[in-house]
Amino acid sequence: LQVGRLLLTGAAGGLGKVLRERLRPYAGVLRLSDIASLSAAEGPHEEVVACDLSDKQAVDALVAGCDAIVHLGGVSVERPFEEILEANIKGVFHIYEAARRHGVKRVVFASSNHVIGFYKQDEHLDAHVQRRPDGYYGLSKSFGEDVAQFYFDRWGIETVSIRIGSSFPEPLNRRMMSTWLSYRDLTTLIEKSLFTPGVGHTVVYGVSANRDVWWDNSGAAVLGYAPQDTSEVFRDKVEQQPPVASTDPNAIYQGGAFTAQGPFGD
Ligand code: NAI
Ligand code: 15L
Repeated sequence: LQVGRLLLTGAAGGLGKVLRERLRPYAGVLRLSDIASLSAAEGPHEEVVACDLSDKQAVDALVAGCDAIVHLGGVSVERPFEEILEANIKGVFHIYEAARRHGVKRVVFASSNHVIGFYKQDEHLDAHVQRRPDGYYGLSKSFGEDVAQFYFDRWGIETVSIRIGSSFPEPLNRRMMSTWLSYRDLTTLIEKSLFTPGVGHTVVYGVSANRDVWWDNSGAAVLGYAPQDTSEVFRDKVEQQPPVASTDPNAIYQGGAFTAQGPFGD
């Protein structure tokens, strides 16, 4: 299975760099975009297009000619609202407007666990619970999920919104023992999200087969996603870190420290 021309936004970022390599087999042409420069020059079957997601016209030109979009671009941590507004809120709107105008029918949206970050770590959630965003960043991802739903209901553009847990080479702390998503499992989930027919707007959790997951991921199973990796293999290493105080947000909330950030000087 292959997409003719696949747009990857956020291509210079941590996950973008990984997916640039790993999504290669799934696209005739990979159009790579970011506001920042990419570390490697344009290769065969690649097109590099610099673009600021807050610029509507530039995003329109970016999306023209693409058959599907993996939307990773934007601010990926908690920041002042005005920064999140430009990159994430306007950005996701511009992506879907351009998808509508250019007839793109499938989007994979990098949502985040921070849309449900204010749930406690002893709560077990499915993908239909009320969202409880834990900051401006989580709010922007929550908005993105609503945009995805709207563009499906109104225009038939299908999306899988992946609420990514923590996707890094390995879990960096005790909280990430629950939220970790390996790069291999991330790639599989994106592949399933691109090619499974009839997804409408499906929300899934991006998490590996960790021992203590907080999320019922039956929606992802419907896509055929069966995670291969587990954070267990890193447990000894992570548990060498000092224990986290029971009053620390990292030990209380699913969103961890994001729940306690800001205000940003105003
Ligand atoms: P990252 O911060 O490394 O990459 C994001 C990229 O977006 C950067 O290269 C940045 O230059 C670009 N960007 C920022 N503002 C932009 C703008 N105005 N126009 C165009 N590009 C812009 O983040 P990472 O870790 O690679 O995450 C990728 C996506 O996945 C993000 O949307 C993030 O919110 C989401 N995500 C990642 C998680 C993780 O554990 N890595 C967890 C949950 C969600
Ligand atoms: C996210 O949404 C961030 O983009 C990432 O950098 C991590 O902080 C991750 O969530 C997490 O919750 O561990």
